[in-house]
Amino acid sequence: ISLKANIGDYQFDNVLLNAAGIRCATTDELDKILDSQAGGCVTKSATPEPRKGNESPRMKATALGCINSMGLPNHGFDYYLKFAEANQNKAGKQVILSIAGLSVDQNLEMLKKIQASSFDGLTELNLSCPNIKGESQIAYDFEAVREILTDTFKFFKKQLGIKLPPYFDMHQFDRIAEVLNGFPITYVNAINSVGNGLIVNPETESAVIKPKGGFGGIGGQYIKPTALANVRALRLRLRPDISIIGTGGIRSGQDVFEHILCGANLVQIGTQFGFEGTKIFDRISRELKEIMDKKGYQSVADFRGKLKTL
Ligand code: RRO
Repeated sequence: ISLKANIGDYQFDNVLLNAAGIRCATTDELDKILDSQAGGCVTKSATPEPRKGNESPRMKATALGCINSMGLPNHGFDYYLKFAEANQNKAGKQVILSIAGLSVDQNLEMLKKIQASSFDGLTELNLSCPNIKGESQIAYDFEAVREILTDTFKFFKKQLGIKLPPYFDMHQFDRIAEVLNGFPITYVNAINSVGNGLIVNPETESAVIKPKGGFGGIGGQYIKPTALANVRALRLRLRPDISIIGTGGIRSGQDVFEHILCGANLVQIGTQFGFEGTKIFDRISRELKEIMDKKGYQSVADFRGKLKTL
């Protein structure tokens, strides 16, 4: 049984990756992911300059997942580009370079540096960070997405993926797909955390994280149905050559199986990778292979996108 997958010409030995943001901010953490069963690694979303991020406490685990308002703490774009250049071209393991500028100009500045660099892997443009004070999630503004991609593809000739926020209305799925189908993007990643949730501690009668009065991105079990809906809705609407990475609510082989049924080419694990570390990639690979074995599937392509409806 094979868990191999690909996005365009990029081969991955395993469908499982980390999700940007979790245990992937330092080269030490990234090396650990590359040394694991994972099919590659995604770097913490970078800004042009290093950032400390929001005030602590800024992440809190709950029984069903977590809430975060990290505020893009990262070592700066050059640090991650250097790592990506040094670790590309490992057979079957891809490095995905995630960027999240605080403005259109910051994103274009980083994309120009990637274009001029020796990095020839996948870049993931994060248009969905929910935690920057005073900023909105770009990908909820469909015309803003069109404008940034228009500017990008005037000079960007490498392979680009877009990290999307969750959408909740059928017209949102129609609109974002119509915009994305107009550009030579390689993949979309659905979904980022569900933005601006609020977790309350009834004992202390308090919010559980400090930034933004306690509002933050929700991950974990809370968000799996929303993630599956986004993967499925986008698969039904995007050009067939645009791949999909499914992210959200994965903590077992069954969860991965469901994402792939909905149309995911690869999947990423955030919250639960934070809880378990790199050994999660062994466990979930084993669980997924057991399910495939029982059902007689040899490869993920045997069931990808084949969700039945009633
Ligand atoms: O750093 C963060 O606060 C953060 C980012 Br950039 C993101 O894309 N998603 C998220 O949940 N947190």
